[in-house]
Amino acid sequence: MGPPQLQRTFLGFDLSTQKLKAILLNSSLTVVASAEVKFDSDLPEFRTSGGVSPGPNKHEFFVQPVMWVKAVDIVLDRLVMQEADLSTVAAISAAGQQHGSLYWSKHGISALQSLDPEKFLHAQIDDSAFVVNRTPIWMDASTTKQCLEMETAIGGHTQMVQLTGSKCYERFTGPQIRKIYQQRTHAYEDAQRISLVSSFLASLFLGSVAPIDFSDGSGMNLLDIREKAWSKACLNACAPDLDERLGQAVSANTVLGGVSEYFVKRFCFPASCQVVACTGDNPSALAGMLVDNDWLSVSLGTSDTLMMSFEKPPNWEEGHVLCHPTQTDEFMGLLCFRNGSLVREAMNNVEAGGDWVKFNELLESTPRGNFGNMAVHFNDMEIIPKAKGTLRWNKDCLPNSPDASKGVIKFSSPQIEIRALIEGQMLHHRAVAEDMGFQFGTNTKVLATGGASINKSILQVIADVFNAPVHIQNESEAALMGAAYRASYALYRHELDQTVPALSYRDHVLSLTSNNLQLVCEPHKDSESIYAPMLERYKAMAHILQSGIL
Ligand code: XUL
Repeated sequence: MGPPQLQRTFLGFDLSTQKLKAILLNSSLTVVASAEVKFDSDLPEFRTSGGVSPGPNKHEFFVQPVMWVKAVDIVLDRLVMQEADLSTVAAISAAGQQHGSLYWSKHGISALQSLDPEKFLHAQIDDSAFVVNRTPIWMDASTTKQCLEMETAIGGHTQMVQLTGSKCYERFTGPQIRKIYQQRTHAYEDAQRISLVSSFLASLFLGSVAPIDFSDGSGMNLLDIREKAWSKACLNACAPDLDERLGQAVSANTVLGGVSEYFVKRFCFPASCQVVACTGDNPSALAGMLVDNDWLSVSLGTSDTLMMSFEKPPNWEEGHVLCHPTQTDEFMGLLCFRNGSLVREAMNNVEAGGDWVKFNELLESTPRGNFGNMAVHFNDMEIIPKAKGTLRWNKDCLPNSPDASKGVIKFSSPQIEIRALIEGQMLHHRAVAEDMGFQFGTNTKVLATGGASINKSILQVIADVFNAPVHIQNESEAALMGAAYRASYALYRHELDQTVPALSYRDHVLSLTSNNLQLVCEPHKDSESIYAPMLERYKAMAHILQSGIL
């Protein structure tokens, strides 16, 4: 027998680049305990920087998987030290950084199945559990050759987009697996199974290799996102006998089975505790936000990221379409932009001496539309559109005027520079989202997350440029919360009498807890009349920068 309904808890993990974090939620989905392990400082023996190590060759980045195993040992001990009662855990799930791949040895799989509760996990799932003990992670960009080979083999990049939701990207798992197959053929042949970071965590808890879920599987260039099955053409283009190494993919709502006896004996988990399929950190963040299809989530971080849901998969030439983590028939879009916070910080340093209060005062001292002054700052090569450079236009610059590609050298004041940057960034984000098929309308709402989402002056520009109210959420760990919420939802579905219609994921979670959304900024009435024409001017400016690099 498991714990009584009211005392049941749900355990979620997020294995991100820099740390492993765990959270325990009670039956009304509020936090009762949490713990974390930071890789650089808590596990210095692995000598990581920011949780990763550079590889021997250019653009290579890796992690020793044993570091993650050790982090699981420690994070559970830390939860217990906080007096978290793990005998109440009814279900577990996790989010993992996307794209990384782990290659299980025969020995590793049998170690997983016969864990001794007297010993640490890392003493049993050690280097010998993997045939490749340097897991390539999402920061690795060393597979340009393999990307080209895979796309060519299946008939070009449009075909790849249509099948898998993304063209081939260096960090995606398919090209990474192909590189291992080509450069370490014996290791590939010895690999019994291949896990993603998310399904690897599920495997530890399950005590056997866990299936990959459709959403995280969409970050591999191997899954047919419409059929929700591995694409034979992509598998063949990647490496031989790959389907048996990947196993069958499953929905992220799947209950995979009971927790391994190891955790029952060592940490007092109930034998009835269920392991739910784990997924990627971005899909899990979307699940954690508890918003519907009218919402656009804008994460303002090192890079700016947009996330949205779609009923039908759009065919994006750039960006990523993934199977939706909670609405099984739907899809999610993910757009990453390189020129985010770093560009804002550089501008702050130059124009406001690095003082954000001053930066905001200057931003607010200029009117919406900035007297017709606009700027596009792609300090680094932007991902969408592929363009680099800076272009400033004043009100007299027109797309066809002879000086359009030169623009003006500098604006007359710091406040104009600052507003031109922030408006330019948000016009860029809106233009790309619209081009990709996100329909801005009267119901559109924005959820701002990430570091710069505490900056109300920037959020007001987003509200005006997007002509939509902007909200924030008290909870900053959306991927982690998403993992625990999904554990609760999958168990609810699993236990439901099949004759009763199931609540949707969102309705289930919101029947227990709130999504803590807080309205922070509303668009001004004149926003659309100001920014609609500016959007067209922005497109012309971006086009000029784009043609400059062709
Ligand atoms: C998404 C991506 C990163 C990782 C890191 O495509 O590469 O966001 O998931 O967490």
